Amino acid sequence: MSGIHPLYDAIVRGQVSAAVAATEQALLEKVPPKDLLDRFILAALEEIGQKFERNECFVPELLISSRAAKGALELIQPLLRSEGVKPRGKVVIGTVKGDLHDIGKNLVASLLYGSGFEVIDLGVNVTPEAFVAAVQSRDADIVALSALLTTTMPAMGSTVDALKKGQVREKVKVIVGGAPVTEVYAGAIGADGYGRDAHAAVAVARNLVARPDCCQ
Ligand code: B1M
Repeated sequence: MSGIHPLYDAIVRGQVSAAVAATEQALLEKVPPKDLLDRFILAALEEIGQKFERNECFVPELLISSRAAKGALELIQPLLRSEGVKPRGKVVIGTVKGDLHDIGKNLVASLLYGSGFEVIDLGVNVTPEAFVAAVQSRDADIVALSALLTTTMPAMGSTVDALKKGQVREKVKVIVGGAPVTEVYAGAIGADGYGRDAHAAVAVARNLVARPDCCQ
């Protein structure tokens, strides 16, 4: 395929219906969903992020591009789950308090679901107390925290502290990720795992709850 892919172009331009149409067309042409994700959706968001950094576009453009990306993601998310996968464990996931970015978190949630986890998505701007309550009420195995802002990263540490205070830290594994988060930071706040991207997050989650009787 030569030139700019229509899906990539639609996301950069923030055109939801064009993004949906381009995704439908690509799926009809049997383009693998993972290619759509990595080569067009994530690449387009990266470009719009770089434009934002160079002051070539502003928050409204970010917003409409992210809506176009979501439209495409909604179509491919169900295709990322392979048939007949046995449940591996239960994950409570959310973007931490003060942070409204959810595209990366949704991606992690989709791939975890696709890999056989039951996923309870608490959304964005989730308080430490809401994470604790969900772990208690849903009997989760893993808490997955996403943060995209340097200013909201500390809320990850507060959430780990709240899990301790709520006496549920021992029963759950905590994994963290998001653009500004590093492995060193994950260690410093006492998380059990760090995922550089959504694929890595799934690998980490699988290792943390590895069951000899389950899955491949
Ligand atoms: Co905002 N934003 N934003 N934004 N935004 C960033 C993050 C920024 C880097 C842009 C920039 O300056 N270059 C910058 C942060 C700077 C910083 O803190 N260092 C920024 C800023 C400053 C802001 C505002 C403060 C802007 C303002 O209002 N002045 C504001 C904050 C609002 C808030 O949250 N309180 C804001 C708002 C927004 C929008 C609402 C307009 C929109 C979000 C819409 C939405 O999510 N529904 C938005 C967007 C779209 C972006 C960029 C362009 C794209 C983010 C994205 O979705 N990337 C972003 C610039 C960029 O990243 N290039 C930017 C694609 C996504 C797939 O990647 O989320 O990184 P990401 O997820 C990755 C990994 O990080 C990882 O896996 C994913 C890939 O596989 N990952 C995990 C994520 N979570 C994980 C969890 C894990 C493991 C891996 O384990 C649990």
